[in-house]
Amino acid sequence: MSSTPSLREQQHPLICQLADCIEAVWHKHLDLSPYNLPAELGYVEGRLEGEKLIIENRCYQSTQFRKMHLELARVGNMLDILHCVMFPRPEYDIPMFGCDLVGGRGQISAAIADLSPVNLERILPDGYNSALGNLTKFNFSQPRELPEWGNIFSDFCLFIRPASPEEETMFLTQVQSFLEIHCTQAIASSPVAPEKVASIRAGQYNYCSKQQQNDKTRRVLEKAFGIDWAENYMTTVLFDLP
Ligand code: BLA
Repeated sequence: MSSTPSLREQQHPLICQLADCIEAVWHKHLDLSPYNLPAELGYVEGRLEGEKLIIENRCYQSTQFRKMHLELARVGNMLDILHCVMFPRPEYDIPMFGCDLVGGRGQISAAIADLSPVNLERILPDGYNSALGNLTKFNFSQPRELPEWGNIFSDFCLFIRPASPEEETMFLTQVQSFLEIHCTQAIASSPVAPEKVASIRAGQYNYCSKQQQNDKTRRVLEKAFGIDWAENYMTTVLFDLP
C-alpha cells in the first residue's frame, strides 16, 4: 500500500478514518491497478477567499470498476471534504457507490453515502437489496433533505449531519458495510448481455449529469479556480463518462 498523504492527517478525524476505511476495503477485495487522472489534476492547489485550497486524488481501476476515485480536499481551516465515487464498467449491472463528507471547523455538516442503481428500471440487483436490507438500521438525530437532483439515489441512501462522535462512528460503520457489500457483490457478478450495456451506460450518464448539477460543489471550485476550470474538473475528474 502506498504511503498516507499528509493532507489526510490534517483533516477532520471522520474524513481521515473514512479515507483509510475505503482504501482498506478496496485493497482487501479488489484487483487494483492505477488509474491515471490527467497529470495536472492529481494534486491541485488554488486559493479561495484568501485561503489555500488543496485537492489530493487517489485513483484505481479493477476488473469490475472503470474508475475508483477518492478525493480529499481542504480549504484553509474552513472546509474539509472527502469525495468518493466507484464507477462500474458498463458491462456490469451493479450500482454506483458515492460518498461525500463536507465539514469545517471541527464539525461535519453533510455526510452522504449511497449505492445508486443505474439500470433502466432503476432497481438494485436482488443480492444488493437483501444484503442492504439486512443491515442494522441506525437512527440519526439530524437527517438531511436531498436536493432536487438527488432523485438518483436509492432508498438506502444515508444523508445526515452527524450530531455526536457516536453518530460519526455509526456513519463510518454503515459506509464500511456498504463497501463490503458492494465489493463482494461486484466480484460475484457476471458481465451482462451486450445489448444491455447501452442502458447501463445511459444510467451512468444520467447519474453524472445530475451530480454535475450540485451547485454547492461547483461554487467552491469556481471561486477557487474559475468557471472554466470548475466545469472541466466536474466533467473530466469528478463525474466523467466512459
Ligand atoms: C453538499 N458538497 C456539498 C456541500 C459542499 C460540497 C460545500 C454543502 C455542504 C452542506 O450543505 O453542509 C462541496 N463536495 C464539495 C466539493 C467536492 C465535493 C468542493 O465532493 C469536490 C472536490 N457529492 C459528491 C458525491 C455525492 C455528493 C459523490 O461528490 C453523493 C454520493 C452529494 N454533496 C452531495 C449532496 C450535497 C452535497 C447531496 C447536499 C447538496 C444540497 O444540499 O444542495
